[in-house]
Amino acid sequence: MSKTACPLDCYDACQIDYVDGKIKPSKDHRTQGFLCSHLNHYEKQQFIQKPSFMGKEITIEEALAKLIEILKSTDNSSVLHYRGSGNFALMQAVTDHFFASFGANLTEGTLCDGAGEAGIINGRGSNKNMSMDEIKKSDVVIFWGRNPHTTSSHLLPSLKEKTIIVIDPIKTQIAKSADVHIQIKPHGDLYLAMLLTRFAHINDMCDEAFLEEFASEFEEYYELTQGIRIKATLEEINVTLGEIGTILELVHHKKVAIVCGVGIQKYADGAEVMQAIDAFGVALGLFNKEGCGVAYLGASQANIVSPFMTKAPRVSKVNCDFSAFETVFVQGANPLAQMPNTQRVQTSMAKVKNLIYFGLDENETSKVAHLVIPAKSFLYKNDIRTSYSHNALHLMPQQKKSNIGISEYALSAFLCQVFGISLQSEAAYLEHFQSFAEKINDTEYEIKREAIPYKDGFDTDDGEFIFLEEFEKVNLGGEELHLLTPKSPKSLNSQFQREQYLYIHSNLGYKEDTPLRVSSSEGSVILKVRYNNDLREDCVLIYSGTAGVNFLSSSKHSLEGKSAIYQQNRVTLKEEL
Ligand SMILES: Nc1nc2c(c(=O)[nH]1)N[C@H]1C(S)=C(S)[C@@H](COP(=O)(O)OP(=O)(O)OC[C@H]3O[C@@H](n4cnc5c(=O)[nH]c(N)nc54)[C@H](O)[C@@H]3O)O[C@H]1N2
Ligand SMILES: Nc1nc2c(c(=O)[nH]1)N[C@H]1C(S)=C(S)[C@@H](COP(=O)(O)OP(=O)(O)OC[C@H]3O[C@@H](n4cnc5c(=O)[nH]c(N)nc54)[C@H](O)[C@@H]3O)O[C@H]1N2
Ligand code: SF4
Ligand SMILES: [Mo]
Repeated sequence: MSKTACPLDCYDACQIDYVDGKIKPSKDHRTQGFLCSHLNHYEKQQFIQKPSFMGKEITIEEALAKLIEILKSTDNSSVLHYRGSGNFALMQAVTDHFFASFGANLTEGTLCDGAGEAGIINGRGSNKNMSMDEIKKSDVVIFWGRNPHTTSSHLLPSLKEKTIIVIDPIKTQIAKSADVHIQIKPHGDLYLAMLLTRFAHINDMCDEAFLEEFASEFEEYYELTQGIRIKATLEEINVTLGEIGTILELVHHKKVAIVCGVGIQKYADGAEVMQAIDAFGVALGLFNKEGCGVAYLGASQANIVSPFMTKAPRVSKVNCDFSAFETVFVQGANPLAQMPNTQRVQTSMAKVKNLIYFGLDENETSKVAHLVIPAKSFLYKNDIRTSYSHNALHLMPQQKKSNIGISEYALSAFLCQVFGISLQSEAAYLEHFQSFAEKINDTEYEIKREAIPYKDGFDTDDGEFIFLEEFEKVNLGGEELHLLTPKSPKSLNSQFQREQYLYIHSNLGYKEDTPLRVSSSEGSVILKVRYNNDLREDCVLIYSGTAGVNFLSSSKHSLEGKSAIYQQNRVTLKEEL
């Protein structure tokens, strides 16, 4: 038996026992003897077997020769390296080292969590996460825009004895068994967070000693919350005063974890939403006690220094203009499905002279690429990984051999050698990453991070939390429907089994399987209807990974954090005759 880990972009970062050629769940305290369906069926996946150029199969040697020819014929500054998060392990970034040293462009910003992270940094001065292990010690868990049955299933076993509060426009599986579910109007969270804070203060439920020491500007923030009209706002976000009272009673004097997901921040003002939720956590004094805190999608590389050359000119991952580059090297990403505003991406990608796709799956991007280079899946290469929800570092040694594809390290070593760029051995890089962790038993390593971050104050100049001083007023009214585009249990974004329907409440009056044109200010897509009465009637659900969903989303950045804002645009439905 040998230990490795799931490579996917997922909070849980499970450890795997590779036994007799089979993927088995590790029994460690985090993986707890189970994996999700992606890994249970991983080896049945149909990955790309052969490289191709202009649609014609070639050998890996020919593909590498072609790649060199392309890079030699392009001005270095006209090369873009666009790397996604298809494999989350740390050695994936070795290609950044080559491209940055070569003088190519890299990306900045994120399709994922950047707005929320910006809000956290605005308030706390840094983004240090409450780990999954601390959440397990809480009495009360508030899932705020996070869907644990789909995206963090390894938290579920520890929730049995806890009080659960869910704030989500969808009646998710956790919402169905929760003590309280607030089926909030999408994008109503900033108001809810501010009103919870205001009523905590009115009812003397704040942690005054904590506020005095670490958040002395609280009174000014309280005044800001007083600017919100209570009755009209609660009606607008579909929350009652009774629900606010119930939440406050449930959390009073308890160990509380507010577990946020990316659902709250897929909007232009996502940073403000997160900062307002953090402020509620501050009001309750959640930041210096065991089993208390606000968890989010943490910085998975916190306390790790990259060994790679990363200094390079950068363009936005959200809305870069591919057509400005002669050669685009896409790695571990499917921008034609997952980037916002697909129409814009299609137009700008079509003008790229040399589009190279380096990945595992056949998808929208591989189909239009000129040169396709298959990667090796995680079982066939060495790597190492961290998580954005806990502090483990998992070694991922190669488990088997195959002639299909090439690893990121082998590809980079080849390119570095041809272009005279220095590169250390693979083992040296893996050792470098490992040096940031300590061995806690025979098979587990932990990165050196504080168990309870912000115990002695925040990372701001004076150690105090910084509250919002103003906020964007959002318009939640109008006839147009809210687009919800969260994660599906069947796919991991555009990998694995992708969803193909749009989901609405049956009261909307359309028949199942009717093709509907969903339109936004950006574009439209036709999808067949399925009912889901766990939805509000003012919402349309199209999961991430559904082909065409991003014809609807905006390529604008969040106001802070250079993040995509997939749920900013509202949509309309029309029967397609
Ligand atoms: N099975 C599976 N697992 C995954 C992924 C996957 O694609 N499939 N993707 C991985 C990745 S890349 C990421 S970033 C994580 C993200 O995982 P999560 O953080 O859980 O994010 P989402 O699934 O996008 O959204 C979570 C919840 O937010 C709710 N939501 C949407 N809008 C709002 C709102 O305005 N307010 C509130 N309060 N809630 C809202 C949605 O209904 C949904 O239930 O999951 C990872 N894990
Ligand atoms: N509408 C909508 N759009 C979204 C989201 C949403 O919630 N709704 N979520 C956004 C978020 S949070 C994220 S993180 C992004 C994710 O978007 P992407 O980063 O584009 O992720 P995937 O769609 O999973 O595509 C991953 C690619 O990585 C390849 N791959 C897998 N393993 C390896 C490997 O070991 N090596 C190499 N070279 N390639 C590999 C796969 O073949 C696949 O092509 O999508 C964003 N887009
Ligand atoms: S739950 Fe997440 S980390 Fe665990 S096997 Fe599934 S995708 Fe991988
Ligand atoms: Mo993500």
